[in-house]
Amino acid sequence: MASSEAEKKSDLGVPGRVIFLDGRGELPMLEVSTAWSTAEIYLHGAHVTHFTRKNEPPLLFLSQCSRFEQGQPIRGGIPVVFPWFGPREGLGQHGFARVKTWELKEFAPAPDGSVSLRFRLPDCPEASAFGPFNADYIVTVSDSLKLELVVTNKSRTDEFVFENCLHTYFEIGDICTVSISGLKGATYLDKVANFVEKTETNEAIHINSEVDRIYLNTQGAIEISDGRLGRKIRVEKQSSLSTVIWNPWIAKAQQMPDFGNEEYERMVCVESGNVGSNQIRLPPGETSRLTVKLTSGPAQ
Ligand code: TA6
Repeated sequence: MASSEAEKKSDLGVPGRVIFLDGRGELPMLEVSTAWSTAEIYLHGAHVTHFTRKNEPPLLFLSQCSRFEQGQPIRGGIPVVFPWFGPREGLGQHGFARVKTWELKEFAPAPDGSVSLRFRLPDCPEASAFGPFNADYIVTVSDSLKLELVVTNKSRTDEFVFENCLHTYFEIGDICTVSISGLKGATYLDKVANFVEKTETNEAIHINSEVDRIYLNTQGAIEISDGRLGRKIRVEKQSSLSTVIWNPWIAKAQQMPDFGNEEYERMVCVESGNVGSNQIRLPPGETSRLTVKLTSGPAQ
């Protein structure tokens, strides 16, 4: 396994460290260590597959059956969904960003002990169907995990219309002991009921069947309370109007070749982005900055 290493000591004398490795499927991967946490990020999709705080179970779920192959998305972690969400005729699901090899532009172990890495989506034939744009993804590893998808419209004349979503898979102890709060009163499209529009009436959402919902016009923080692991996860976001909640449950899990039959019990997706009627219409020369911060700690 090839590896090289970059390290910088923080003011606290604690090293923030980045190691370059061949990951699974021999795909290039970065292993990041800080005083508080470790993370793994593949250049394939700029995909964060692991983030673990010291003395806590992993924050992100990663399927045992995931593919690690060129052209195939990784199942779990944080797929970067861009420039469209869901299916698009003749073009496949959830955009091309998650299956491209992103360029690592810079990484910086900061004096406070955190480590930031900036990736750029390379030019590719699929992107030429859109006007000129840049897409950067900045991952900051510290006590928390911060993610920023920064898209700039390089056109002088035309809007850039796109969807984005950080399709985050969280590791949970048991789906039956999990509740998700922060969405009461929001309108959602219920994908398992043919996209019927509904209103969330529950203070906390409990999942006991397939759930696939696009909540619109939601800007507040979401909390995932996990009774089995005794953990609370908080998802804070900026420049994101949509929240997607997904658990495939039993039948759908069995249909997915890259997902274990029982793995639906240990994951839930709480996704932050701008999709459907919340899609972004970016004026010429402007930049959009989708930002998500994930924190976790013991449930009180
Ligand atoms: O975000 C939820 C969703 O759009 C579901 O409909 C679902 O099937 C899924 O994402 C996973 O999509 P994928 O293309 O990764 O299999």
